[in-house]
Amino acid sequence: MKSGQLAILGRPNVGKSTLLNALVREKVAIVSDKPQTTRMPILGVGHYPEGQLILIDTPGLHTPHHRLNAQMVQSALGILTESDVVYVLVDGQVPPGPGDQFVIDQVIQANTDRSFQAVFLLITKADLVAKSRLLPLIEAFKTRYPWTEIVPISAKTGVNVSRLVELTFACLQDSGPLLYEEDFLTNQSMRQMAGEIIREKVLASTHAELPYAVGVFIEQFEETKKITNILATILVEKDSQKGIIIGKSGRRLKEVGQLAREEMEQLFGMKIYLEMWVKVQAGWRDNPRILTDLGYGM
Ligand SMILES: Nc1nc2c(ncn2[C@@H]2O[C@H](COP(=O)(O)OP(=O)(O)O)[C@@H](O)[C@H]2O)c(=O)[nH]1
Ligand SMILES: [Mg+2]
Repeated sequence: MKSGQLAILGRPNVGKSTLLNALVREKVAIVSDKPQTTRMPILGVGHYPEGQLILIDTPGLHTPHHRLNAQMVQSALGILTESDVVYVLVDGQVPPGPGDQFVIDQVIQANTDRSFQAVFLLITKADLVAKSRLLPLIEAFKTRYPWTEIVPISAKTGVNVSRLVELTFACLQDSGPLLYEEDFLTNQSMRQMAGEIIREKVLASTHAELPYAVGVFIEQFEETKKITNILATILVEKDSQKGIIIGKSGRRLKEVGQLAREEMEQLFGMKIYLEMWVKVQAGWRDNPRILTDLGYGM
């Protein structure tokens, strides 16, 4: 059987977490149309007849302006250096930019210290890109790195996903006994996933600046025979943000709670009672103690 550790790398919002979920074939990472949704590396295991893909979804590489963001970028670069294979993702809808080049430069640098078994360039969201625009894009990226392979993919529609799996296993070595049991899909605890699901629903229901300012802390996660009680605090940085999340007569928070509860019930296979509070905590993204409490500690 084959296995290897794969780093999923790229600018924010290119589709890293969506690809992770497609390869694990289960939703293990939250996804949103806002950048910087993924804040910590997430391990997902893809079980295939050929062996195991040990995938690590990383926070998008960007210029950090907060301690939280600096930790996010640092953690992504740490994962890069310890992986066997790298997937560099670029958004097929967008021309190559400095953000993509920054990612490529990190791979070049890491590859001088230890050489990767393979580095793939994946052009994402291929379902949204005309074929006539794909070719020039491939040409533009071709000379920037000695890619093992350039593959346009759509994690959403599945285009080329199984081809990518095939190409990846072709680069991996026999590893002897596999590291993870068949039913192991992610390293996140139910408590962590509950927090992430709430954050995803908040991100989906709000716009602009707000998403960056949101942190979810699970105060209580108590399983009883009948029901699991979850108490969550949603942290924001300003009073105005609190108002937005709560919404008119508490409507938005209620909606977020309902969507989050339904998804948790389905994922965890248990009945859930979810209680949520919104709390203003100025500057939490630069507060090391709060970052640790939220699970973003290094
Ligand atoms: N149409 C389309 N949208 C995608 C695809 N992959 C990701 N997206 C969307 O792009 C946005 C960012 O995805 P996400 O996986 O969170 O990106 P990340 O920040 O790189 O992890 C979300 O709105 C996704 O639904 C794809 O293959 N096709
Ligand atoms: Mg992500």
